[in-house]
Amino acid sequence: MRDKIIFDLIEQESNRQDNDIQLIASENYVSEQVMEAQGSILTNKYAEGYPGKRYYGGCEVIDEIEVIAQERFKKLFKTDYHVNVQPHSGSQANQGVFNCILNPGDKVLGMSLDHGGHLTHGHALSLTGKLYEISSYVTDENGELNYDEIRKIAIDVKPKLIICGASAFSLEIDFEKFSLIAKEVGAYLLADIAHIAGLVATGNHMSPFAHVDFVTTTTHKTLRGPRGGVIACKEEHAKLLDRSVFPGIQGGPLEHVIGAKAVAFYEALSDDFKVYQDQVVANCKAFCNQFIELGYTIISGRTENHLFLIDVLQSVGVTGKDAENILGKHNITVNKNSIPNDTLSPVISSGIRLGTAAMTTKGYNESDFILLANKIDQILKENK
Ligand code: DSN
Repeated sequence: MRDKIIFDLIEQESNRQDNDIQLIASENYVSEQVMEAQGSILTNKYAEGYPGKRYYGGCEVIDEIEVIAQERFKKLFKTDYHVNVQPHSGSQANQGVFNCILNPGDKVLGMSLDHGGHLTHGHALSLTGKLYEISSYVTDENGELNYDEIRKIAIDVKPKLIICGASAFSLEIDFEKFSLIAKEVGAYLLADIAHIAGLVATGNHMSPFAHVDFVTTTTHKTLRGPRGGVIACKEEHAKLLDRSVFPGIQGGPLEHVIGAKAVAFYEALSDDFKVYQDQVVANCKAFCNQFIELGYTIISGRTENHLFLIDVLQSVGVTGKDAENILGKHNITVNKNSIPNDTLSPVISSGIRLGTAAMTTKGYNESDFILLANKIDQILKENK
């Protein structure tokens, strides 16, 4: 018997995704073949363990798929790092790294959430914030990363782990500078490239590989794959890292998702993917510059990747929450976002975050984004 209730709701959501203008910087639209793999019979299989070392029989095909996913990831990022494709999400990828090298009470230095970092980089409400002694670095008065300041904090704190990478930061991150700081203070270095992974893969953003001990990513943002995570690490950490993910923090891997990750990496290795990422970045610049033309305050003043934040409170006198609601009523989906030194709570916030990955997949070019900026400006001003 078909579950009409859920399939009707999926149809509704499908219509929303088809008809709305989707600007959430962490979302994208996957291909039919990614969905086909994720919706496949691979979901039926238990495969605790790793290729060649499973705790269940019948894993021969699963092993091949998981190894292909690992190999394609290495090829995509031009790295010989060890790769674990089992993390169910970006948060679990980060947790896998923490569990590998940290003990409760160890010191971690990460980017503050309201300056663009992620909850798992040490926010008090995340398990990270509860288990470890967290210190944060912030962006400077221009919304930039001041590496001299970060170095001073690192020397002062002496963290065991430094995290670089962000969820809401529009400028390029210099992983080499972070690696010099980490070396100087004897810290491990983790680059969380969840947002920029697609750009890194195509050379549109500096790569962290060779500079850091660990790289974590999600596979569903600019990388345009299924919802999930991956960890890569220097070979010396491989054994402990694998043990940290399974049995440390996870049980059976989601092999249907791993199959879909492998398909997404295959797509990302194509020439078309480079064309796509170039367009994502070009679109983001055009979109951001149009808002600047219209007089809006952009956090960090510009974009060098696939996203940027607008201080809507200062620009048009509406909160992030209200801007999200107003635009939502006009079928434009965005998310409210805290901005550096926000005076409002995260559930209200003064900013919105805009990203171009999803609508670029839908075929938008620079002119479309310029028109869209004008439309958003008009909607916000008419409805505040
Ligand atoms: N929640 C994601 C985002 O929207 O950036 C990060 O995990």
